[in-house]
Amino acid sequence: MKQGDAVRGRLEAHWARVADVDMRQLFADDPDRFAAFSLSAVGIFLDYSRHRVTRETMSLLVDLADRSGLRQMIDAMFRGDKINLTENRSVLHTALRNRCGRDVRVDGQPVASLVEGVLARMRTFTERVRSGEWKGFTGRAITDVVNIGIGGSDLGPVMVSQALKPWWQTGLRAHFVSNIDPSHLVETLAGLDAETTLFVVASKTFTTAETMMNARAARSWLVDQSGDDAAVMRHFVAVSTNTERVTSFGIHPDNMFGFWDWVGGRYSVWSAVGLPVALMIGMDGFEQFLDGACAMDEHFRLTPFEANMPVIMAMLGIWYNDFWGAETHAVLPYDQFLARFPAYLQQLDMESNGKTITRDGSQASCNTGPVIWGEPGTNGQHAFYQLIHQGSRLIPCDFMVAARSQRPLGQQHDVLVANCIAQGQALMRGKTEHEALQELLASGMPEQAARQLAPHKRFAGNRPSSTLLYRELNPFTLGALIALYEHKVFVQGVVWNINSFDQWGVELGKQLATALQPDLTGDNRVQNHDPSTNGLIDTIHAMRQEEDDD
Ligand code: G6Q
Repeated sequence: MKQGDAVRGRLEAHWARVADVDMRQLFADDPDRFAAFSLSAVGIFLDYSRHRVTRETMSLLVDLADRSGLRQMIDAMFRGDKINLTENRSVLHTALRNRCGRDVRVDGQPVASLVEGVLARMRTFTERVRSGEWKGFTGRAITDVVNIGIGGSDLGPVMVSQALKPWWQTGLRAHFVSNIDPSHLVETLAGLDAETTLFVVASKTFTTAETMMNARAARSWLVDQSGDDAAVMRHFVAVSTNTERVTSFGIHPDNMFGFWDWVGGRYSVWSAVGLPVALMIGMDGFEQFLDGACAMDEHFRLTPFEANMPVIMAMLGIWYNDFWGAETHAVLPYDQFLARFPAYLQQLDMESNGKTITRDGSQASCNTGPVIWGEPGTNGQHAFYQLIHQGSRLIPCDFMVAARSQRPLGQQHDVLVANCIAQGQALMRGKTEHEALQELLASGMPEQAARQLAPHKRFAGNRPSSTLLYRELNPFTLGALIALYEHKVFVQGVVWNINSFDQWGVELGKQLATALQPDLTGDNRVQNHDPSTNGLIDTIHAMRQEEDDD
């Protein structure tokens, strides 16, 4: 029997006792509930009082974390042990933001000087670009930065750059091209001037098909516009672990910013993959971003589990996933600057924990990573919140909002905050049919009509949500917020005993696409695949033929 099994049994028994408890009752019974079920760390305030948990639930969940070996795994990760078993790699994104001098080693070698070396080069380079000292092929300063990368080499830089737009240098713009769909690159280049555009080709491996095709196309565009191959040197830099391939692409190693195999793609925004962010907000701002993450790392490492924000958020997720059968988790930032945060978290969480094989190679005994989804509020309220409030599924939600707006306008920010807080309130409180009926009668509706309508206006309530508050969305807070979710995902992976740091599940589709591509380029009828694949390819050929015949 595994160490956590006994406590899982206790949690199941506890679940049966509390499953019918109403949160309204929990608040009524415990005047200190808000204080007891909330905490602050690194400028982030978490209210988790609106959950279907009691003090006993939380203590059992913390016990489960404990018995899952979480303490040992935290120490192993921060120390640089090769906890990414299937790739035999250390997992050291925390070393990229180790601002307090912990001794971190890989294969006995300290990593701090490597990290500092790249940060120093990033500083020199970003200052040259931002000051206008770095010139394009006609001697003009850079005005537009285009990051070409995908997955972990895109989602982080996009999300963070957009979130920190108020810190962008005036006169400098950022663009991101990821999709192999040619529209992405073509549309982006259409608005740009080659003389003042800098391309950052970001790829850990420098072999990723999408990134390499887009980078080669961008390179041809630049050479066409400049009429000179030598222009590439002034307009292309690379972020990669693969010097050989960067060099053979035609980018000089002086214009390459390295990172290491112990940085996973989806954990890489803290490395040179954050170069577009550093270009836009400056290296001081980028270092504040690292500082925020480091402060959250220290909170995570050193705080007892019962007061540890990532652990609490993770174990609440375990509670709903493992014991309530929740399938999804909504992330709902009331912050337009965090518009891409849910998409970023989708990769972080679903690529990390969307697995069914455990670290010891056996089948996981329960569902693992939930489906993560969301959109910024208040937009989502006018779209999918209906299902969260009155649908048949239990969907735990994370709401988040800043106390202060970066772009104040009249009373609008207060309205935003009011909506954020009210949504959690509505989910928790609900509205009984009786309350709905009384409201309808009070509005003057005839009784029969009111009785017919009241069931539709009933909200079951008792639906769980967390609310995260921060003073303002600045580089430090954003760093802390991302690190908070990284550690939440890590804790859940430990409790499910899965390796959160590989991603074998993305391989098969890539392999098959490579095999299919020649069949799409030709126009022969295809017979070498399954009937559906053959049929789809033939239909594409037929559609192209129709166009040609028009
Ligand atoms: C992230 C994944 C994946 C990766 C991309 C891009 O953890 O590994 O999203 O980041 O496939 O890979 P390259 O950076 O090697 O181009």
